[in-house]
Amino acid sequence: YSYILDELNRKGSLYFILIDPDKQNQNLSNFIRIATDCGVDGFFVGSSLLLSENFNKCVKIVKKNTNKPVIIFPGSIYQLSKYADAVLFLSVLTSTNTEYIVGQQTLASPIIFKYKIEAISTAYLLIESGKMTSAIFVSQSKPIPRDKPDIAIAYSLTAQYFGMKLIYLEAGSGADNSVPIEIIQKIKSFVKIPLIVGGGIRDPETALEKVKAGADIIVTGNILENISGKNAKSLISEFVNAIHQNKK
Ligand code: 1GP
Repeated sequence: YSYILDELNRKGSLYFILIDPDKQNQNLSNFIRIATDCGVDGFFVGSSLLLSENFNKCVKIVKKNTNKPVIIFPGSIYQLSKYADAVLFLSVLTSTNTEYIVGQQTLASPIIFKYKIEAISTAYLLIESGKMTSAIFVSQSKPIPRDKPDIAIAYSLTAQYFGMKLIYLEAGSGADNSVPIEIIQKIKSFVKIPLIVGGGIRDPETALEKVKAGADIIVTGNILENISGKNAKSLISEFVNAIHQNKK
């Protein structure tokens, strides 16, 4: 967490790449080295659902190939690894089921303690994106309507008053519509804790719009999953340049 705060001070906004353990092939090591060379600020590893048994192996590979933080972004208690630097200790505040607000977390806590990984308390807020996403389905969330920034503000203040360290605004992986600018702007004018924005961000221009609106950390997943080599290098560099150009 202190790395995130220090880097935000230095760079204004940060770029994290989400690695889905189910979607990786043998080029993962190379991809992580390329992204690190291009100046990405860190990696999240996780998925709403896990179909393979690759989680631990995936975290290990990411960690081995970068000097940037590797932070677990868990979909469930099955996504923990002692090889990570930290875990986003998510509470899905928009869930209608206590299992995703405090249940899975209670099962995970003793394991996190044993693994000695940093737990970063994070409010996970799902935003309506035009369709049912895996994150909404799995977490049994009542997503925040896109045209109701007041509800998003109220949830964000709740997170801050609870003492949470980060707010993650999620439109869902592969979402048709990313988190609306107005929601980001409004939340930013009410809360002080850093804002992560992800889901459906497919180009550097959109990423720049979000950081200009007040997003502190931009996350992309899907868009980099099917490219490699030179193409990956140029797209990641474009994202890095767009996001870092927004020095506040
Ligand atoms: C991270 O779920 C997102 O918050 C990732 O979304 O795969 O659409 O980039 P994309």
